Amino acid sequence: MSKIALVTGTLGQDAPYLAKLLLDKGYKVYGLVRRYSNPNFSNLDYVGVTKKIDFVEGDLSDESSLYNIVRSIRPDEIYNLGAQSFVRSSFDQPKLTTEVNGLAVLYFLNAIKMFSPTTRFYQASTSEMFGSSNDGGYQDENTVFHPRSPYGVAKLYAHWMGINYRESYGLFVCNGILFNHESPIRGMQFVTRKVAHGAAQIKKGLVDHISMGNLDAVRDWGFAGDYVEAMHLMLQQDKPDDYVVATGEAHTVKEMVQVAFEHVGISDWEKHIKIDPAHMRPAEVPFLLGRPTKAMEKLGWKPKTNFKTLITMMVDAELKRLEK
Ligand code: GDR
Repeated sequence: MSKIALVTGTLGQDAPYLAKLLLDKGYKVYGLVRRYSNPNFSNLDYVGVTKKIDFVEGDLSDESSLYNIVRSIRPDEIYNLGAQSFVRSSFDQPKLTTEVNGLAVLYFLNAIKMFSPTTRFYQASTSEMFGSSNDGGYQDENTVFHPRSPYGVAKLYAHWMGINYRESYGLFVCNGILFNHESPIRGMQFVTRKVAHGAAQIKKGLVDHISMGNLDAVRDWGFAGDYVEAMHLMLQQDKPDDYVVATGEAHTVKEMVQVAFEHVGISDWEKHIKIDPAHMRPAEVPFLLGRPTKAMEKLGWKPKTNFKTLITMMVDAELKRLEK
């Protein structure tokens, strides 16, 4: 019999890639979708899975909807990818971010405990939980957490609640501590997509600059399509555990901008960037570099897409979209 998976964050970036992987493995995939007047299926369309998913209506901030869904579907695996995922917005909407990113996980864990205790649960934890903390120049599973945004604090609550339900009730809960992961279907606000889109538009003469924030921030950027493999592997292990998923390679935002612009043949990229304080954060995370040794050794996972390939792939996708 085929396994059943429930995925949240269905219309976002990661769920389409994960859904494709699960469908290819023969899973039946349910996707949680909020009630919208006009839902946007473009990311699912891009990956080619829209018609292969069963959509279920519910909301991460509505406890009873999650209870009903878990009780009626009783999935083998739940992948909780849904979130208010833009760190900058979490400073303006801290309560909403806490409810969606933090409390929803408690609702799911209670639903599993009460109605479907064999369900395996994947929680999308994040490198934002490390915040300003790094141990000798990198972060791994042993690094102390010091989140720097309401987003990071809410995610840390969810992370520890998962560990608590694992230890208290024996639930199969895994936290994937994913570093930044990008793709051509990344949300437009995130820095890689914003730059890829901007570089393509500037190349085509449609705009002449991009407004940006802190160019000195350092990030470990990988490809979302590679990272969903790690999510799936975590839930296939004998025992639940937490894993850092990263490339182990870090670059500044400035380097990323340079790669994107050079790819469209623009070497004087500085002329096309304007710094706007509106894009700065009240508290910044200056440096994230993951050490994914545990995921590599225990899960047999490794990233396949390097930084330059990722950024140029995203720029090419933007050029193609503009040509259409
Ligand atoms: P991040 O991603 O906050 O790391 O969280 P984002 O792409 O938004 O920012 C990365 C870094 O770039 C700097 N930056 C800018 N960022 C944006 N968005 N726009 C700008 O104009 C800009 N200029 C500079 C930021 O200050 C930051 O340092 C992402 C999200 O996907 C989270 O949900 C996820 O948990 C983490 O990655 C891992």
